[in-house]
Amino acid sequence: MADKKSIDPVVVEMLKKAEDEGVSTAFKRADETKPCPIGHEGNCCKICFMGPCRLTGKTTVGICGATKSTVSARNLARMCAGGAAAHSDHGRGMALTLLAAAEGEAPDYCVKDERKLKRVAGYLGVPVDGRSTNEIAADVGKIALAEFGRQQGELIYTHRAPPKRQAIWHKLGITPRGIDREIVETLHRTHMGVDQDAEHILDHAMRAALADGWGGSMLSTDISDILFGTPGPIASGSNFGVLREDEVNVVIHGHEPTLSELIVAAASDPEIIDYAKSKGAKGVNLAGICCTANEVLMRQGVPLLGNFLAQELSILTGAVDAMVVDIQCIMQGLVETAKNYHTKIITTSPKAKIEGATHIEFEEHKAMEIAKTILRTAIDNYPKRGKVHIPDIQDHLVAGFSHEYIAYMLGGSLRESFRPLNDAIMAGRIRGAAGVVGCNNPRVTHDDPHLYIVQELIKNDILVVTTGCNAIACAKAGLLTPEVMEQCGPGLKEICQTIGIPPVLHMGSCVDNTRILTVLSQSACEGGLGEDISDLPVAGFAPEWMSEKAISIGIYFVASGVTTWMGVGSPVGGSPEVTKIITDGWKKKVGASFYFEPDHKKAVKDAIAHIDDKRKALKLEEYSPTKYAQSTTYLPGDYFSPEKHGAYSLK
Ligand code: NFS
Repeated sequence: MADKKSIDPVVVEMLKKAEDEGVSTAFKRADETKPCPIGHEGNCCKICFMGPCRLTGKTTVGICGATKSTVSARNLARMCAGGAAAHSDHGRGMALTLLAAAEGEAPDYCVKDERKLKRVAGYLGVPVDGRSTNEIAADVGKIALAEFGRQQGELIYTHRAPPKRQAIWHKLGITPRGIDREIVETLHRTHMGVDQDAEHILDHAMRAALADGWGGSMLSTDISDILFGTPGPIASGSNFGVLREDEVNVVIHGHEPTLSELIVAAASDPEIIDYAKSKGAKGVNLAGICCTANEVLMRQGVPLLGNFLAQELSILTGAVDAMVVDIQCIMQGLVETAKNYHTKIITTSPKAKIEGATHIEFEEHKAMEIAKTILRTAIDNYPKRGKVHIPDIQDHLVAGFSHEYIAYMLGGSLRESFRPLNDAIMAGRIRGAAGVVGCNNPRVTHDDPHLYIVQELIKNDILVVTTGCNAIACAKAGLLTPEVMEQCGPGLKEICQTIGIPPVLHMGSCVDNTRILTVLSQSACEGGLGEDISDLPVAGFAPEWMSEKAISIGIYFVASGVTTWMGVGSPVGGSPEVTKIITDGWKKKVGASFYFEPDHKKAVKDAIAHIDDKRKALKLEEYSPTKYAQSTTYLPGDYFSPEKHGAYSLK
């Protein structure tokens, strides 16, 4: 049974352990709780208390007369608003931290990347000449915060999109005004008795999603880089084998890097190491789950423990002394699981408590002190460990591909450029590119759609950029290493060898999907591949999506011109009209479609055909899989070795 649930052998092993020990997991609860077939397809309306109205069988409209398409569109728009709110509130938190640091109210934070600060100051119109770093940072923080509350005009970052894209948004009237405004307006329009035209509701969903992608999330990425450094290639490891039997294991889980960055710093503080030794451990070992993992991997090389569906299972090792969580993607079930072992679940965000967890609230003016208190709590828990079972499986990885680094590696520091990438696509060495991102979902075999899609793409000479839980799935399967070039088509293989990159580039956490938007914009503006993102031979995927954030991401990619395939199933499947609006309708409006395709093999086939169609429309040379077939010989490990190049070494 357990072996059908995941293709990750660690997850399978831990699920068997859970079965043997009678511990509940999300996998088991998914078996026991079938999705409500009406809500699953978007046909349940519960926005007022005359209902909930279940539009099924002979019931085709709600008590107010709302049709299936209105209900379905409202539900999708509300999911999008929830996701945009989560990402953007995270971005707001980063802007508040930057401002506090610049004004001396958060002494444990400072501007780490001045170059990025100046670049962002340029985007936001903040003068830099003759000004101190903190003066610039304070203005950047204030203007960023004003973008959330902006009532009129346009989000400044929308001007980073290609001019043709901006014109499309203007024509449709969907250029976002303020981040909060678009989210609030989505909730207003979808309140009982307001916007009752599915197409009109969904136009606004695009506007709210764009406020996330080109607003809250993009600001979040930029400000995180300013505060903690813009990522560059870094080697590390992944999977449960990164846990240490003889050290205090602290798992950091959630999304915001604010506290986790300081936990990373505190873990190597001699005072903390001595304290760990006083309790019989050799030191403190950190590992990450979910997008916090990606944040601290990208900048600090902290290894990845696992993705979303591994969170409860990691506790079953008996080796996690504390799991420190902040916001988003954190299962309440963790606390129940932890009751069977010694693990302490520590909530830290003022926004998020879980009944039964230990709450140590994060305050940015004494951030380091709190980080140390958390580590001491974990260390105190180490002697309470019972039997430990750590599956001895781990893999190497290389991460850290920010868009700045990609531009640098393509052109060097004086000629940063996307030209070589565009040229490679134009010549057909690279057939196209795809972003594969997003969650896990126990309704599908864990990691299977993620890995199938990525492997099919690289085999077909399509360069993959990845973030979020897909990136972690790729890491665990060894796909984030140069060795994986052997699985690529010949053209892509040659490009990866020449530039010295893996064919699957880890670009960060889910808010960092905005790095992909930046790459797309720059590639479109570079010339040779049309003038707009929708001209590029690219595709997007979220094969195992489950969260509202994934919906927001999917919609902002489509509204930016990238045809996107979501896996698992369709939350609007009950309304053929809405399905038509977001596929054919959006193709006409924004040049891209939003597909929900549960068959991941079909999704990747369709996406490759889509990429070929885009190549044809650009009148590029027809892609030939054999043209570059004889061109290369490569000895794995020749130019890259994690031991030589990275701080992280496997046990
Ligand atoms: Ni993004 Fe999904 Fe969560 Fe990250 Fe993973 S579940 S939408 S990938 S951790 S946010």
